Amino acid sequence: MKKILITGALGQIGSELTTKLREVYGTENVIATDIRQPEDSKVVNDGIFEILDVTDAERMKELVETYAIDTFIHLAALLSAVAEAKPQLAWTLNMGGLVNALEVSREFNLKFFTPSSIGAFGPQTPKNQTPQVTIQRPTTMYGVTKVSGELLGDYYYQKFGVDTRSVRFPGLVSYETLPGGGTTDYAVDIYYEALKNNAYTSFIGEGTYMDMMYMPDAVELIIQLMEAPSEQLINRNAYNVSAMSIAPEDVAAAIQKHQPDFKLSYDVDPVRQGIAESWPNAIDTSAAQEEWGFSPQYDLARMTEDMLKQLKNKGILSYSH
Ligand code: AKB
Repeated sequence: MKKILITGALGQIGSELTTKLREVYGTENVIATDIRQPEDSKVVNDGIFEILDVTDAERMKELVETYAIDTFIHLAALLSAVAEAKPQLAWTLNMGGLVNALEVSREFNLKFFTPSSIGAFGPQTPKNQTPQVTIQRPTTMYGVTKVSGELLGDYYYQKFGVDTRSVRFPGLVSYETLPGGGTTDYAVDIYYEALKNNAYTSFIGEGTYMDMMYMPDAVELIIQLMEAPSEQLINRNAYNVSAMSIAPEDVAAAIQKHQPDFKLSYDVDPVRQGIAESWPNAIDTSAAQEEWGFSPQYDLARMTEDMLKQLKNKGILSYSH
């Protein structure tokens, strides 16, 4: 990776990945793009930033040529709950953007990364130790776009020789930028509310297990996967990755180690609960471990300690104990 273009750079993953890539590969070698340009953003102000609507193939190509890009990291997409509310838009944006990104990668021979998700699985998928290769019949538009994206990754690799790489991300927990409309977002919200109110009302029900990961592990693994020798990678569609399988009460118990009076209650959102129940409880990550050394560093206890510390540093605090 020498000259990297990122789409969706202002999103939950993009904002932290951009900072890390600038540190590792040099500020002048990372071109951050997004559809909007807020004035008060580090991503916009601390390096190269360009406006890009990923459905605009011409503009995408122009940026790739102008900056002599060799690596394309395509993050711009709608998350599961928003996609379920706007399925037609989700198809247009998630698939239109992806096809444009793959086409420009084919034309300019770019190394390519885009995330898939645990949302690429469905109710017929085995729930526990979900295998790398298994039934994928998602019942959400988000999942439909993710499975289609995985198939396109395989296709562009086999047919055109594009060096496609991907992972099935679980819910990502981070303190820098909020996620925008996912099913796993409760696992971020709960930390903000713990600090503000010492209480949280979860829209996901008790006993609902989903895979999760702390953002530093997610950013690290993208770099690790992109730097892995091409010949080691068998699963070009997407690798299962996860750091923990947790339900809301597990996060609450981890927070109670720091705030013993923290209270968790439930007001379940049927749409997001339905999506969560269609996803696995815990996926098997052995292919990622074996093929490119995936090894997350944060479990629930370590993530909780760091989240509370980092949010306090950001000034998210009114609850005192
Ligand atoms: C979502 O909940 O939509 C995402 C995901 C698991 O892909 N966080």
